[in-house]
Amino acid sequence: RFILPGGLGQLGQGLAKKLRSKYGRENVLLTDIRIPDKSIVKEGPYAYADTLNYDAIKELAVNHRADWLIHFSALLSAVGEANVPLAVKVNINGMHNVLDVANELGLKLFIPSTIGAFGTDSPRNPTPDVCIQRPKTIYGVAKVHAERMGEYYHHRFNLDFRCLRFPGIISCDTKPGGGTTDYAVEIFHKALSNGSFVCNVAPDTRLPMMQIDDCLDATIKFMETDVSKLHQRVYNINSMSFTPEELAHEIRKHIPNFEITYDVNPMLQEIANSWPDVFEDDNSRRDWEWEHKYDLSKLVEYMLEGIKKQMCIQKVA
Ligand code: VAH
Repeated sequence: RFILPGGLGQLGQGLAKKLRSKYGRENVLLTDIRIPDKSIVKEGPYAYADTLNYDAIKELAVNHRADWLIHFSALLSAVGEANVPLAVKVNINGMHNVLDVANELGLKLFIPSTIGAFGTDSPRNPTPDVCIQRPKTIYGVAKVHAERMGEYYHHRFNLDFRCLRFPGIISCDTKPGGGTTDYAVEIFHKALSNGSFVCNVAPDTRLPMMQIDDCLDATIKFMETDVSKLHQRVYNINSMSFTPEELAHEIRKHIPNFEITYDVNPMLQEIANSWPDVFEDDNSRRDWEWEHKYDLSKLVEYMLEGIKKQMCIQKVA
């Protein structure tokens, strides 16, 4: 039985769907602090839960008889830089609450980390699992803290803590929540709606990216992996890296007249310039047989087809 704090975000909704089809609708509880769409509530149980309230998380975990806590609550990179005090509360204090509830109740705990957990001092091409991590965003600093705290609780209290570092995640049916990689989702909507896109990062900005099903299927596979196979608790996973120019070139194979122009956002560019160019995930592929299915061309097909379907539904609705 699973509880997903911060589950209304880009990843939580998708993971809930997959977990519900595999483990049963009633065994997956989505929680967040926002009012969910009717469509969300139709799909399965939802409850209000603020990760800043330790007792509320603990009460929910007991009442739901949870086995797993999957902690998605976090302000992403760009949103966090615009509100550091709130990011410290949510991304650090909130994470501590979830970590302590999991430890006290003997639950398993998954916390996602990110390419944003690295900085300009880290090797950038490729970036391995273990190397210098001195990120320059509160989002990245909080994720490094979550990684180290989870590893410590595993070492000291034998907490079954697991963490995957995700690239920028690209999905057509859930919106990203204010990150540096969000351009790589918006570009598809704009390509289909008006044939052009103004990109807020520079044309040669290379970043690791991943299609959402690869991300979510990896998460479930990793959570189901027998602990004897895990030689570490924090792993990179990777599928592709691309620049806005390369993405635009691939989109033009489907929309020949698609035009991209640039209006670089200095804050986003500074964040993107500090992140890995290419992610190395050999340990995931060795220890728990991770493998991706989507490369850049399959990603573009998936996104254009998925958004076209949504546009048709909206027209009919
Ligand atoms: C962000 N999409 O841009 C998130 C993610 C890899 C980046 O963590 O902040």
